[in-house]
Amino acid sequence: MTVKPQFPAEQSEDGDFVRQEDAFAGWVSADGGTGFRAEAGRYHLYVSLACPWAHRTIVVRRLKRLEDAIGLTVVDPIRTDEEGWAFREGPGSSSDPLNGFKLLSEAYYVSDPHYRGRFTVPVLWDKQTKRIVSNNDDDIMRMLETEFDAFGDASLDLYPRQHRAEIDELNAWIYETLNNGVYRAGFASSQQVYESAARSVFATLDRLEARLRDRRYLFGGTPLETDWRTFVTLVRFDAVYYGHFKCNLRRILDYPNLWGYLRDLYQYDGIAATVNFDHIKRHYYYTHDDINPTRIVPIGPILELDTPHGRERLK
Ligand SMILES: N[C@@H](CCC(=O)N[C@@H](CS)C(=O)NCC(=O)O)C(=O)O
Repeated sequence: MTVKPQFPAEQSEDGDFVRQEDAFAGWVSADGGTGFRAEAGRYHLYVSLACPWAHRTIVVRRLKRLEDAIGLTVVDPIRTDEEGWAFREGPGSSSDPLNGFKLLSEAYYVSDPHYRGRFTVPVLWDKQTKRIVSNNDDDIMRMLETEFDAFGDASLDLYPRQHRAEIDELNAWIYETLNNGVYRAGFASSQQVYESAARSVFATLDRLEARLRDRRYLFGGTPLETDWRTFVTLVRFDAVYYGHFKCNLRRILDYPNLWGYLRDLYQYDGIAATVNFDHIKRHYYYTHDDINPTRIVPIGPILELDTPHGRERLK
């Protein structure tokens, strides 16, 4: 029997999900040398609250206090294969006040009439040149972390020089095996590819569980970029990846250190307000027809993310 994969153009011959490259790679810089100068009020983020990659940029915008400098519009959590993400009034989402776009694809076509990829969030939009600067979450995170200090909290350094090499190293394997690993498990169209991806997810969770035994965050006493990149996957794990993507050896709830760490990050400085389980669950369970054709959204799990985590004792 042949099964239709989620994204046919992004499947390898053996049934692995090979994610498309990001097409827009502009860079906003503090001095404007890249052609896009960092300014307050010039840039706008189009995001989904369901999407982990978009969530990373929302977290950095919040932590760096860039909410007044960079606007944000949230798409409807239901995405269709035909139209992609859409702007609609709804709980937690809205129409597009900036350009009046109905669909996110319009932002892509205005920027590049020949665009041929999927229309992904996050998108960093430049109001001045009226085009997409970047649709790469790693780059958008970094730009918000490092180039907008004149307009936000310059004292917060999420990518400190002394940790850069190790941050890059952790980011790479955490992305491969966990952040994207859950997608590779969920979108696999062969048993063998699924098993190998799902096992790598748990090998990484085990490794992080050990690392977080004596350390409050991945690099010590303060959360850095890597912690937030990891957080967006952990917070979705029990609600969607465990069931919908079949990553079900264990829940985050079953790992004492990871469960405390997840709650610690969730309770950090305005972060809880960036997490929307309604959008997360409706998006995943509605959107991937081949994985969940009934579109029934499960009632659980009960996740008590507000409970005391006891990790203050760690350095
Ligand atoms: N590599 C992208 C990944 C973004 C991405 O894949 N976003 C998903 C949502 S989680 C999306 O927008 N998918 C649209 C589609 O599949 O049509 C990034 O760096 O931001």
